[in-house]
Amino acid sequence: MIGPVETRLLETRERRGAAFAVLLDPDSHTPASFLDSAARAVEGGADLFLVGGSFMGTPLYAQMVRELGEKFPIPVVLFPGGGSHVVPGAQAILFTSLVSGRNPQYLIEEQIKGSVVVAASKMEPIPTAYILVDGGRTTSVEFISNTRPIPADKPKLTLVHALAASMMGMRWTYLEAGSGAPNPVGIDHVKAVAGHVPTNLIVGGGLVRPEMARERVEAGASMIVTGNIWEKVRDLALVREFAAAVHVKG
Ligand code: 1GP
Repeated sequence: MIGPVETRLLETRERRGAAFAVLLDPDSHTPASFLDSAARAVEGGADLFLVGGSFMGTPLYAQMVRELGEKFPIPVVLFPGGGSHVVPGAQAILFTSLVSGRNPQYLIEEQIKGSVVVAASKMEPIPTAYILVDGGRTTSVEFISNTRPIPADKPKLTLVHALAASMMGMRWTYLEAGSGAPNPVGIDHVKAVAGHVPTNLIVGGGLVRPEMARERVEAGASMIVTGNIWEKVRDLALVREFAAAVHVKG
């Protein structure tokens, strides 16, 4: 069932062309810098927060998620690296399965662990096929999940993975090059999925210039995710440029 956060994202896509997500990794921040980055994202025009990371070492993680929801007017959506990262306090969760991999732990096992908390906390699950595409170097996701990415020159493989996931009921597909990837997911992969699969498309990983985001929206992305860059660049003007690039309808 489509819940209020997903409905809002779909409305944003209709109205603005695509949604602009800022990914915050609590493990890369102090609580103060976390809120500071979040405030800049909201002021710059982000439509939602994603919160997550490969590791979650900070004991303040759950508190940081809760504060984000209390202090800012845009949705907080968990983007967990595993079942133990699912904590109450967010409105929704990208309930992902790493369908490009063949590791049952990340296809279904972590999901079983996380599902209990999602249900108990009445969080909205957004069913998402997570597809890792080679971004030019070994990423944390690849290493930790012990899976291989789809080769960058094989967009048809991305297409068939997204197609199967869509037939299994996953309404969203996340094409991921990995955080800080030297090469973002290619336009050919985005077009291959957007043209042939009835799915809402998220693209992230290594998008460090606004035009990279714009090209992927024009190729069919419904949501753009940027994360790493905001840990290095604390520049409101650049957030605004990204938001303008993603919001192709203005
Ligand atoms: C990572 O796709 C996200 O899961 C965002 O990637 O940190 O490179 O922006 P970046």
